[in-house]
Amino acid sequence: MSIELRPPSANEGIKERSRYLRGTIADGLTRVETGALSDDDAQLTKFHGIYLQDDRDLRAERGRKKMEKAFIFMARLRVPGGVLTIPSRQITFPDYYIGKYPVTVAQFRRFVTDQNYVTDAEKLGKGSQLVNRVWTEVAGASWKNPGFSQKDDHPVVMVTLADAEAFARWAAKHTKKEVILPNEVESEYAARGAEPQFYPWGNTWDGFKSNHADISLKNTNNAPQELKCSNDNDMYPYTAPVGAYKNASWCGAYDMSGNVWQWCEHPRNELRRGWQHGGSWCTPPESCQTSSHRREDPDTRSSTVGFRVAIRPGP
Ligand SMILES: [Ca+2]
Repeated sequence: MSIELRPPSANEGIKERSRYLRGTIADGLTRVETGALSDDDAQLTKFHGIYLQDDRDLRAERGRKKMEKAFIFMARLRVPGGVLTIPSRQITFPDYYIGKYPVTVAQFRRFVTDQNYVTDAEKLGKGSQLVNRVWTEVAGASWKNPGFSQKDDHPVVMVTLADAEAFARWAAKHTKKEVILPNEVESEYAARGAEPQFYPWGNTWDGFKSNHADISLKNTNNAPQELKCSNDNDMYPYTAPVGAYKNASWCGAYDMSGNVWQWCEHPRNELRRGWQHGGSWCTPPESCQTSSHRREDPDTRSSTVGFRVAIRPGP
């Protein structure tokens, strides 16, 4: 029997020359005018779970000015497969990737602009906001107008499950990866790993590691009457920038507890129910646990609900 030896691929050469995947990435990052990397370094970043892409929001303007493209990075995290034990059953699954952060306002805007996408809240002309301590359907509410100010690095909110799925399909097309919403098991596993851990950082509650219902929300005089706010004060009554809290889970995912409830993949057999994970700026600590899920109408448009994406490697 003869064995055919094939020459190594171009990527193998890049890896071999890269000094353990360092390449010249550090030097490339100092090019502040564009943030671009050499082709070899851009390839190396993929082994680190990062993608380089030019900023579509700036592309046209920089093109007119004959400037180089401005590059940005999109991060993802590898979650090693394993076994999740939840009461009464064990679930085994292979490696997958999950977004380091919930999808931000800036990322969602890029999708909306590229696709001329109109969200469900915009089509209906209303969404759910807190008004005088009561959840109210407000005319004109949308991801652009959630009822409080948001910066580009805040998690997008007021999106339905279908809006989140549309974003994932768009990201899949652009990355040629199977971008999806994580299901409720993948969300919980990324938050706590195989151990039955209450919070992404451990078993002891820490009010400064999760953007939950705290005194900053209470001080707005707009917290729901029945909500018991904690005495922590993080100065963010509503959403906070993603990654603002030192709350990385075992696999490096941030905001798996608090900030915004996150849509999970739509269960195939339940058309009128969707899962959300993790708690939000308007939930008490006990609802910001790694096992916190709630079932909601997929058409819900709320200023407490956003999403993150995941990638399942192909067969
Ligand atoms: Ca807060």
